[in-house]
Amino acid sequence: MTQERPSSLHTMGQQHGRRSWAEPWKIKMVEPLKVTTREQRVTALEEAGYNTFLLRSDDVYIDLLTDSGTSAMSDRQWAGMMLGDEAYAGSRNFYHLDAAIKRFYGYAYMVPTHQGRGAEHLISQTLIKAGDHIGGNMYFTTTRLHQELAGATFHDVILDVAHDPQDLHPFKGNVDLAKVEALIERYGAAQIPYISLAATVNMAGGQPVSMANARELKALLDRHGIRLMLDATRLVENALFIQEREEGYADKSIAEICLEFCSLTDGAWMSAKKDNLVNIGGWLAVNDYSVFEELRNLVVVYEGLHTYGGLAGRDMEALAIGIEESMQDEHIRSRVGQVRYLGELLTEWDIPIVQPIGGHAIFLDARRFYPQLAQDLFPAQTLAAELYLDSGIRSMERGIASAGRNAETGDHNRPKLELTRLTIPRRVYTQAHMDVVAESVKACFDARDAARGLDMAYEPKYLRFFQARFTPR
Ligand code: P71
Repeated sequence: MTQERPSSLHTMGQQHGRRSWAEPWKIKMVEPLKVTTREQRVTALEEAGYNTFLLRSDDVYIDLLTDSGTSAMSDRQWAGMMLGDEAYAGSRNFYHLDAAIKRFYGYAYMVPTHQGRGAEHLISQTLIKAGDHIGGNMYFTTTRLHQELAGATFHDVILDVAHDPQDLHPFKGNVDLAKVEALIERYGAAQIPYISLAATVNMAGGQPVSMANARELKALLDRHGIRLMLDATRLVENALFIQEREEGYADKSIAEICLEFCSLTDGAWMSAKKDNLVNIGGWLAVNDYSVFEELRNLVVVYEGLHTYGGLAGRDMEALAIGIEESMQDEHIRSRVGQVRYLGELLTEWDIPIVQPIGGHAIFLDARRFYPQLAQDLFPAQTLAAELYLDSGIRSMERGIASAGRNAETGDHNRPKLELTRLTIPRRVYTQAHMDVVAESVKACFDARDAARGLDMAYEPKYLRFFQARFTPR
């Protein structure tokens, strides 16, 4: 794969050792943005119950709710859509996708799914039995819920520093091996079907896992016969951090690093809506044929036939092409470069954000933004509301509302991290948009003393943050 990265694949700035992260593409089609008045935004936010998930996107100016399914596809991907083979069974696009996953992620067997949580559902139902325990490097909302619905209890085994937004550890997503050992000691390997490893770690601020940590974790788990399962949703971004920060990887391509990382794991689930540059799609891949057989049995129950798994042929084609594009060094440098551009502006202006800057988003530290607000007044949700009111920018709460309630006690889970996420879609917004965002965050920061917080007025049973409604104090 080394032949895929002659220096011409670096951005012009990087060839000369300059700071530019300029995009390796130009714009061929545009979508107009709508600008609203403050009055319109006040009405829209009230109608949405102060929850940015409930806003209509027509009322949003710059949409940083998520990087999930919001990326721009390339001309090659759109051309691929026209090559969709919409056969019920054995679509040629399935075989293209299967080959792309084998080539770039290295797993032996895969099933497509409609998106990441479809894959999480299948793997959880297949490997977990009631009473089991799962360790993971910080929870993710849908991942943990599927593990719990299958009967497991989730345990956070990430390094303690991951919960500190100011700690500068270069691999804050790493697993604390002592926590895994303690888990095995306490419950026994037979009750731990796998360890759930996300690279990068979304809820920690897009923080990476080092290759060395994955390798040591794998060796530890092998000694106990426990599987290591990867959440590969943002693995390509993780690979850039390894290339930049970990000794021995500076001259390896992103594709080589991803393949090596996956080789340390027994399988992976994927929300292809992130790294893989498609608007919908996911997949689940494993090396063990007997696990695959069970997955293939289940996929036809919940997703669709094992050669389409809830996707149209054209979606699988765009995904196969997207996988290849996502692995190109120049793509991922510019993608993460844009996130850093925004983060560096905010850092210069002394605005509290999670450091180091992660791969897919800037996370505003709502605790330090609003020290006057108790966590039960939803500081991160409050900040998301203020940002929208200021400029029509949509962000996402990643704090106490997202963390839900403790299944046993019924009390709020109170995460240490109370964050508002500015998530950057891939290949969508420009550097000028990032300037608008930074200026709006600064305006909210300057007005921080006036914030009073929110009360939750309606709370759904599952994944409450999606549909909860709030009222201002
Ligand atoms: C994100 C999302 C989408 C999302 C999901 C739940 C609440 C709010 C937003 C989805 C992920 C993810 C990781 C690491 C699995 C999924 C589920 N992230 N793992 O960050 O980040 O994938 O959405 O395709 O079902 O906005 P799915």
